[in-house]
Amino acid sequence: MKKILSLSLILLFLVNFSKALEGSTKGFPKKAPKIKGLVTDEGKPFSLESYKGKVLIVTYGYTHCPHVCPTITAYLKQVESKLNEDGYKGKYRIIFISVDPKDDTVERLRKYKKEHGFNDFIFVTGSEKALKKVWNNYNVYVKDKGIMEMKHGNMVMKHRMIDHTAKVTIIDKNGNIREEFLGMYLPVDKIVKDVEELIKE
Ligand SMILES: [Cu+2]
Repeated sequence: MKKILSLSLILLFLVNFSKALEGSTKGFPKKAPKIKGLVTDEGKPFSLESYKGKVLIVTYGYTHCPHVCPTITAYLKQVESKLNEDGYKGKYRIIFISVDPKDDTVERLRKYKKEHGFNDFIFVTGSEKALKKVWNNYNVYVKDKGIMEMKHGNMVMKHRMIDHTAKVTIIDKNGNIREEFLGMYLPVDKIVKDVEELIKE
């Protein structure tokens, strides 16, 4: 009898655990480091505090990125559609922090956002100094490799290449980082599930 009881306790424990967040939670929850000196694509100062009460889906990239960032933002657009379908519009925000202080000016971000229909995303940029601090605080590796030539079939095209960490950081309504999704191929359904759970907390 005792054995059965302890076995069912273990099972209960496992079931509870499977309800946990789907991303990488190592080192979290952790207070999200302050973000200072950055501006939004509307040219307004950006602060995490102004989004208190909303769940934040944060990614890092640059608008000239040929492959990685377009993949990530395409997935995040799916996340956006599903969250909105489920009735959570306004309860979360998707934030794109630039890794390219050289080219990602406010004007460039605004144009990119409009051209690609990322209407509800918030693009954020700033000086190299201010951005570097954010990359460091959020463990985002950034290395500007300048212009590189890439073959596309018979054509050689020039791309501005910046190596950078591909990931999404999820911040809860109280400003704590809860988890991260690493890599560019994002699990849309898992992110949606977790964000909805965090909205309901
Ligand atoms: Cu990129």
